[in-house]
Amino acid sequence: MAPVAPKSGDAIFASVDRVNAELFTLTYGAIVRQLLTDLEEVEEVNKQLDQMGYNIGVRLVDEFLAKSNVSRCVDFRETAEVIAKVGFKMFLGVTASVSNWDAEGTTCSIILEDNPLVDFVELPDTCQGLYYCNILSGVIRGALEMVSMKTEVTWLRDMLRGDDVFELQVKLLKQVPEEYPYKDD
Ligand code: MYR
Repeated sequence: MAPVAPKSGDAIFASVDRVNAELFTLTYGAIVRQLLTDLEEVEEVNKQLDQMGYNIGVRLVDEFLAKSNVSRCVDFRETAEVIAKVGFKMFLGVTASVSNWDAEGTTCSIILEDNPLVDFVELPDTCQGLYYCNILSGVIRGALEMVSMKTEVTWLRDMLRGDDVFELQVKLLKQVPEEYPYKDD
């Protein structure tokens, strides 16, 4: 029998990371499958995933701000870059890019070429209206609401629907000025 070569520390962490990522992907798949069974209507599943994501986003933003050390962004353009480059990396292990800005700088697309949520996923014909990754749009909406930005987040392209990338359009609807809690005398 061939001897089993011991793994280096880095190799062990790499394989643990991969197992964790696979577990995460499969767990998310199981959640979506359960929602499809329970709610029956694909539209209802889309709503539920978005709501779950929103609830996660409102909590996750604190962890994001604490761990990332990013300071307050000067504008929405910077915020979008931070989400794509730092947020996606931190929580999904991949980076995204930002493009398709409108002239006002209030609407853009976050483009995701690699999305661990959809590894091993193929949608059956009965699920064609499903936005499988709708949890992500909810997360972004929830997180941004916690830093005073009301947004609308919409899927424009989806690899599970045959597109070449995932494209999330993020539209800033309203920026609520934050009230400084202390008065300057
Ligand atoms: C600011 O504009 O002042 C900084 C706010 C940054 C908010 C970042 C929210 C992180 C969202 C992470 C999304 C991860 C999706 C997987």
